Amino acid sequence: MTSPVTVSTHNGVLIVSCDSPPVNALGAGVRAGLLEGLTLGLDDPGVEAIIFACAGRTFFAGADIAEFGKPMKTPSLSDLVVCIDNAHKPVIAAIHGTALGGGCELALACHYRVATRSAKIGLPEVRLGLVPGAGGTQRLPRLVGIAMALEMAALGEPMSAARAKDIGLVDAVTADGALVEHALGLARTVARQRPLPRVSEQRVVPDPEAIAQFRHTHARRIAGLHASTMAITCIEKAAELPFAEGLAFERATFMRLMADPRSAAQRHVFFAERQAARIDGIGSDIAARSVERVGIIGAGTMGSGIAINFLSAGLAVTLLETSADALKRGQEQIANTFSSNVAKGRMTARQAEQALALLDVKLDFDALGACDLVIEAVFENMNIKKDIFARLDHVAREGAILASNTSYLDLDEIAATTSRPSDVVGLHFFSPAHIMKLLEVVRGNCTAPDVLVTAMALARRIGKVAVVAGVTPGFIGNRLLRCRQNEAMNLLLEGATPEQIDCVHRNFGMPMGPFQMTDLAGVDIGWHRDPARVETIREALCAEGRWGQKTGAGFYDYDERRKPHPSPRVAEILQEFRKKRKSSERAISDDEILARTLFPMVNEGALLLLEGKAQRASDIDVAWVYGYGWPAWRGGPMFWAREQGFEKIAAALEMYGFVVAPNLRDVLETP
Ligand code: 3H9
Repeated sequence: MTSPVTVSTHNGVLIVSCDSPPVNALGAGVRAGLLEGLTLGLDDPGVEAIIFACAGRTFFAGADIAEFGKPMKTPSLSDLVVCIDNAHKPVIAAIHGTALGGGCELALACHYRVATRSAKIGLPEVRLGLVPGAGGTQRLPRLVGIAMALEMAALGEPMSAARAKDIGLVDAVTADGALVEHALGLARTVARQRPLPRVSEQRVVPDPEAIAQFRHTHARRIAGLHASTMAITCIEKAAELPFAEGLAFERATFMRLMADPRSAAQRHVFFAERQAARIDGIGSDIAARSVERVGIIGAGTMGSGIAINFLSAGLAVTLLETSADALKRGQEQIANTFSSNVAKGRMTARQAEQALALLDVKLDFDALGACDLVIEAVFENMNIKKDIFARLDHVAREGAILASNTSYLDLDEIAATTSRPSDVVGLHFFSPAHIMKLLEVVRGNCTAPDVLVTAMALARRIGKVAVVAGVTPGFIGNRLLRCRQNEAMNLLLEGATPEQIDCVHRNFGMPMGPFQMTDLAGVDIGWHRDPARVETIREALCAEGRWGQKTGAGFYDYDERRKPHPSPRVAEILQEFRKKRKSSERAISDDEILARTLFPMVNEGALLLLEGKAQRASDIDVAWVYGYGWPAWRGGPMFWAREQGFEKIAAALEMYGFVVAPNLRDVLETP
């Protein structure tokens, strides 16, 4: 087999170049090739300096994640990195694209680092439930200080080359096309300079205050994220221990986390997310349609949120409303979000200005004729949606994609009101639409392959994680949600409280429980609006104006700071219902709550697969991780269910009166 690594000599400088698509991951073959190249350069008296560079779209994007959990092949990345550090000739990293994880660690072991202006550098291992394992937590604080090292290694966010230059992580930033030339120039300048600047030999300046401050500032974000906590500890050790001992501590932590099921779950999510982008039955020969102007019908919270996504990604938006007031409110919401992003340092004032300049607001439906994609984001009512699509059919240009943001309704029925159902697709954004990562792309019976391909490509362009769903009430995410919510309600009738159920879900790792979520979304969603008709607990709450956070009361009472408190009135309502239903109140265990609310979701997931409404079990995981806050370290409902095992789940489902999906065993046990 030919090596992905090649070498070439340029006037006494050896370039060791890797070409291992797609992202130059540091798999066994690459590591062996790099070590061989390095050794060749060190042994050749004609070579004065060595450059590590990569072909293709990026510098090394990290260790090869697909190798994790399998027996490690030599040379290990840690060994390779130590050899680079110890080299007696200058070694330079020439970085373009993304130097992530092991790629960043390899660069840190080099004596010099040059990066292109568009490069990004980072240690994202915590997102895989790991800490850096090739010296990242020990070299980084030596090079850039503890505060910056914490930001990079414990939060896992990559930084731009410009920032990396500012903090001393890279020595020089070059134009994108001039990287190798610049690295060669640097190599010649430093060829004879000694001693070599080895990061490992630098002293860490202890900074316990920075560590305490970091823990305090990011307490919420890192709560429950074991890997982030461990990354902080590793950085603490960098200040306390000699380099070699710190390295050994980091390595032992890395190996321990690698064997931890939480990391296995996060690695599953990583690959599941990428797998979700593939559409069954559609080959790579199908080209996407061109989309540069997006029309959005409805400037409410959803429509405005959707608009922010496209504007931020540099697409022109025509925002349509029926009244000038509603249009003005939407426009203000968009402008306020951009201002707040600028204030929080998420974008520059110039970027916000450029994004806003792409917004066009209209009251005239005909304006949608200029759009390549139109997304309807109005009230969830079939008749209104059908009316809009019938009108759109007359106005939209030929080949334009017509999308509905419906979260429950039958997309095929909506599409049937047009003369071009093959151009219709569902684009289900989650609220708040400019923040939530999930986009359900709903494939109607007639949706054309290139429309789907376009929708998936657009999702990527606006930074969403897309999952393809078939037409079924609630698609993937909300169909599972409904199972959970129904059972949570039943548990209330049997004696559980909203506080208890929510607490069990939070302890499981969800950001909020079922009733907190209902209060946030609005208890009145889908309510018939007749206070005299009270058959369910939800209707009883709605009849009393307990519509959730927005009215200061729902399943909880809210104080002026929107802090929830157990509600005596809700307790009374529950008692009344229990009496009416003659259901005897009993103590319900936390285990029963979990089993009854989560196992039916898993069962529903299996049914979705059976009906062909979800392409694969891992898509369901992606939907729940990115749309509903299922903790990534539990891998998503279907991954988690495999760990629980079919027998346990099936027995519990039967015990609680559910019909076990006929394919559940297959779904949970087939590798
Ligand atoms: C690490 O380094 C540990 C060390 O500290 C210690 C070791 C001892 N490995 O995302 P894309 C695949 S942990 C294997 O669609 P993009 C990916 O699955 C690692 N495969 O592209 C996909 O395959 P497919 C730390 C990888 O342009 C294809 O490449 N590093 C890896 O949107 C394209 O990926 C990270 O966590 C990998 N490391 O984004 C970085 N990376 O086409 C993880 C990608 O078959 N990677 N693949 O579906 C990323 O963040 C993004 O992939 C990247 C490119 C930003 C690089």
